Amino acid sequence: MADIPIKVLITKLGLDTPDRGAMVVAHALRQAGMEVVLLDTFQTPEAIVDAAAQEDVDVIGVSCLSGEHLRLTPRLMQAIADGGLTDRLVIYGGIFPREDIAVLKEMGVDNVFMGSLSGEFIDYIEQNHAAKRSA
Ligand code: B12
Repeated sequence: MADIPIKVLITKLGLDTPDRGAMVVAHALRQAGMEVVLLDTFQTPEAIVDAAAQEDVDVIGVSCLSGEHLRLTPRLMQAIADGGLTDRLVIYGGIFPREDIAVLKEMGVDNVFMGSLSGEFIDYIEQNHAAKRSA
């Protein structure tokens, strides 16, 4: 039987327009053999969780460039908990102050990848998605 690919949801959160990074990341993940669900811009936390549940993704990846990440992330993490998806890896990327990385992790984000084209996030997903789902 063929291996089932890792499934990743890539999304923007709230009124966050710049979406090129999300597209680049989605392309890189597909090139690495993962299945990617790429949502349109302007998603609410609840819509993101609905899509993640319906698509049964292993990873929720959020691309943040609007500066609204600290305000909206608690709502997203609450929606993830309410939707019973706390066993999914949550990763963030985008452009925001480096000191926000620790704050996001305290809010429950598993890892944050900023401004580079390296495949660091691909390795991280490959190495961590299964452990989180079976935790
Ligand atoms: C193009 C651009 C726009 C375009 C976007 C067009 C589009 N459809 O994408 C437009 C004109 C719409 C725009 C609007 C705005 N922009 Co603008 N924009 C840029 C600009 C010049 C380039 C962004 C870009 O496309 N980069 C190329 C992509 C490939 O890179 P990236 O997004 O960083 O993604 C990479 C990584 O961050 C990471 N990554 C990104 N997402 C994810 C997700 C995951 C899961 C992972 C693992 C990794 C990851 O991997 C990607 C590949 O390496 C940047 C400045 C800059 N040089 O970065 C400013 C910038 C992003 N914009 C900025 C701002 C302030 C705005 C506005 C708020 C301006 C305004 N006042 O209206 C609005 C946004 C309004 C809103 N509500 O969102 C600021 C953001 C500051 C911040 N967040 O702290 C920046 C950084 C400019 C600046 N130096 O001040 N913008």
